[in-house]
Amino acid sequence: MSRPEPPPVLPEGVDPAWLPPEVFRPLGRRRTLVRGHGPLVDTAHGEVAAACARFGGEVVRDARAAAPYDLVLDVTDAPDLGDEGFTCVRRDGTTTVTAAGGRGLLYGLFHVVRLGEDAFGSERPLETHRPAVALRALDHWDNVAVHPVMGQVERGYAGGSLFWRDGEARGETERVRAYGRLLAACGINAVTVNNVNVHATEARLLTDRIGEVAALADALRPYGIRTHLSVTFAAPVVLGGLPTADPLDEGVRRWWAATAARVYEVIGDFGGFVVKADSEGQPGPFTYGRTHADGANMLAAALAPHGGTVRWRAFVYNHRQDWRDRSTDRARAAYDHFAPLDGEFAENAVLQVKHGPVDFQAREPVSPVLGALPRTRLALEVQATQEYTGQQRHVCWLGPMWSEVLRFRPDGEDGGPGVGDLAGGLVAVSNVGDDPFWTGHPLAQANLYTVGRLGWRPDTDPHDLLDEWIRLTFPAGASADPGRLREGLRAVLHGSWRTYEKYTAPLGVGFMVQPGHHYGPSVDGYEYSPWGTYHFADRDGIGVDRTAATGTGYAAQYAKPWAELYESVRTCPDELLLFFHHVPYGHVLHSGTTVIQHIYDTHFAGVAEVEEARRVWDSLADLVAPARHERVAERYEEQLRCAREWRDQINSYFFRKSGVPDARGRHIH
Ligand code: GCV
Repeated sequence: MSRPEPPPVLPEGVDPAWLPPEVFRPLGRRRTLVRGHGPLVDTAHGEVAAACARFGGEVVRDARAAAPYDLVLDVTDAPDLGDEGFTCVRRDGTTTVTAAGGRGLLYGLFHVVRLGEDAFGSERPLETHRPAVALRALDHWDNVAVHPVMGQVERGYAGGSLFWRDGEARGETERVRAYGRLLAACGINAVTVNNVNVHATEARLLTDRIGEVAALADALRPYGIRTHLSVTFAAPVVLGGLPTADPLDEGVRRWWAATAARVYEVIGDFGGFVVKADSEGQPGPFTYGRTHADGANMLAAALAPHGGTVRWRAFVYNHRQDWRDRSTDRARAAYDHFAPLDGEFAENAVLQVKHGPVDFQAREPVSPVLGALPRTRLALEVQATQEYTGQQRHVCWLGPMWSEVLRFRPDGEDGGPGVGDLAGGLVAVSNVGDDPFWTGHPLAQANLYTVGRLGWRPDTDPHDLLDEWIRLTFPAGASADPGRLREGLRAVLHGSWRTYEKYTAPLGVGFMVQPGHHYGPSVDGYEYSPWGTYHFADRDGIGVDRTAATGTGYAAQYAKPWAELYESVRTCPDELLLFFHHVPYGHVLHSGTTVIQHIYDTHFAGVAEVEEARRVWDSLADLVAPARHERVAERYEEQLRCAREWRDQINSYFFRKSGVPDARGRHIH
């Protein structure tokens, strides 16, 4: 029986983010016909019905008559649209969204919501929308039990987990449904519900606690979200009681096959496994002298009969390096491990690659792994949770960074496809928790929204997506001066990533953060540590020589045009100079200034930009709801304090090392 599935009721005090009721007004004032069957069509129907109940329109299901409707949402036989695509056209007073199935219809409905009144104005030519990237996932690094060091959510800056608390499932179905709804509205279609570091309690989600995962899958399914699970490679030993987890052992393979089959008995549309293996202490195939293709393929074989996928992370490196050892370069590790395995991975195995070669720094080159495995399915992993970009206490909108990565062409600027075409998956580490604003910092919602929408169109100008987020989150009708509000929001968000970059670690050198929690400056915090993240500053210069000629050889992992560009200090882009080269402080950048003067200038400028952003935010007090305004204002105080600390520590450190005074005579401590 077809009937509307009512949208979730948002728990008291929880922010509606980019789906405040007002954005449904244009839809809710009209006559709509919904045609088609299935649970996701019921969801779309429920959305329209709720909007009509609020704003006075009417919705009809499956009527035959074609007119007079303002909107027709129609599931029809349109195989070329795929499962998620849709068309939208406005002709003769009717807007028609056509899809081949419920998922596409739901995405089409949210497209109409984004268009607002424009969906119902003058005629609109037929537009076809299909997501460029098939898998658009959020990985939650949520622990079920509170971890003694990492807490409930590893690298989480938005409170506790939406899914788990103190070792138990929270069971807050409406909130999880509301989350799924927000994700569907920005185009995300998969969620991993637990941390890639799989501790003992979390491991059991795969077996005796799978029912708790099934409950989450039930809550997310009505919005087209498939549920994924991080699993430990050692599961056959720690859960199955087998003596080995060797991927080529028949008993181990049988155990995984049976375990996967049981998962599918309870979650028929289960997405698949995510695996962090042989990385930062997690178990993996190296223990058994096997390759990562052996490991991934064993899990792929277990999932294949059920249509599941294994996402295997390429984040494999030696985290117990001796800092004296100049021959080991962490940046090289993923390529060295995985490039030789190209062509060996199963059809349903996806290699999940961090966007840069090290670890989500504010500036890194694009990982060479993304261009090195043409016969392997790839997913790009970015970090929406702001571990290294201000931990959701700083405004740092990452759309431009992710867009640069997605547009990067591994074969060279003039040839070959971009990362956005090569990667079949875009995975963001989630920045969401149980905070009433979902993301801790209310403006960090823009990151979540942007990453979902980039998965649909990786070549979109991210600023257009930001405008979309602003229009939805702050609907014009709800503000006394929408123009001033929009300009203010743009002003504080547009350049915020570059501002962050300016007051933190310079010229791509990265990792000058405090060890452990990674917040705030500590120039030498990781300099003599085993983690492989060094800057090698001395009295004469700074940076890591990663050239093929005299350094670690990392630059040669790229295709020729990039390898040549990065290899030469003359052509290497300024913003990556210290990632690829060790240079004297007096080295003159393409910008015409010296490295040391650039450090001073950007650190002063970065703080000035935060001061200005805080001033702009203050000026919006009359246009933003008080709770939201206050939360952001508080965080600006902290951002400014922290930015000043960065400026003063970095500038003092390099002044003391180099002895070179600031050419503009500003005060350095
Ligand atoms: C989940 C970084 C983070 C870790 C994280 C790891 C990863 O090292 O600091 O918290 O672990 O990346 O991506 O696996």
